[in-house]
Amino acid sequence: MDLKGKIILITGASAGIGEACAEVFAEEGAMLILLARRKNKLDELSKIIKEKNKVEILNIECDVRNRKDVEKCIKELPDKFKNIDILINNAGLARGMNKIQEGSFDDWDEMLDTNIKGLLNVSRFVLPGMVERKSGHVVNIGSLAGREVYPNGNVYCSTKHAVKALSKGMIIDLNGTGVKVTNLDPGLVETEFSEVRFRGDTEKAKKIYQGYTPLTSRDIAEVALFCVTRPQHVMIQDIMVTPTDQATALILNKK
Ligand code: NDP
Ligand code: 8X3
Repeated sequence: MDLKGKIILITGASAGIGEACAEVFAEEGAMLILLARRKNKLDELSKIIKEKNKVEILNIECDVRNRKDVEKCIKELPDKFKNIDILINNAGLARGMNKIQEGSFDDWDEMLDTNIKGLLNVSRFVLPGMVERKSGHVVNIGSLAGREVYPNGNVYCSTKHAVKALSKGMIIDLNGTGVKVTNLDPGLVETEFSEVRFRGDTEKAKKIYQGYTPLTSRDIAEVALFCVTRPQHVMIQDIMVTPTDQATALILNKK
């Protein structure tokens, strides 16, 4: 499928995997709707992309946890951005790494509300249009943490297991509508993810990616691009991508 002029909504586009998706899809000539809370980051990114690729970009400041705001953003899209062809449900985060008996309720709420309910909020307002047009593709960014549970990963891992279940639920419910769904599970990717998880403790965050070669955001964006450019009769339901040095969540070939 040619992405020239296709409308792509990317949530969590202000950093990491979402930002790389914006760059990679723009290189294919797509029109982008970039959504995140940090509008200044989206503005900086769009400026660079527009200069390079001459594509149209709409930046939306929105918190995916706020259902009313999500509804307003999607329902009030300007006409030329209304018919979303591809939705990349990428906005997500981890907070902390604690034993379940010591976990923070606030951290739990933030992960559950963003990774599960946020993804549902956006999907619920975008999917009806796709079904009506009998075409579209949703890519849900899950995680290796949606296939394995590691020590102190309890709630984050549970949110990504939920993403996997939601991807399958979407595939089942959308069968026959022409709308495709892909669950994309990355292993370790060097982004702002660990800085967010450890609340700005840069040293601790850096250590997560040291001693081996992690994935880059672009590695994942390129896989997303591959998934959404298959012919209409081909749907990649589920795909996992890890660094070559990563065998499981905990088995890492660290030097
Ligand atoms: P980053 O922290 O680099 O990027 C996360 C993005 O999500 C940011 O753009 C952030 O924007 C956005 N975001 C977070 N919360 C919200 C919210 N409430 N509303 C709107 N946007 C939000 O992390 P990654 O790029 O690594 O993470 C992207 C996805 O990939 C996540 O779902 C993550 O779970 C998943 N993942 C990451 C892996 C990794 O190793 N890095 C591995 C496997 C999966 P802003 O703060 O401006 O709102
Ligand atoms: C992010 C990767 O292993 O830190 O989903 O959970 S991991």
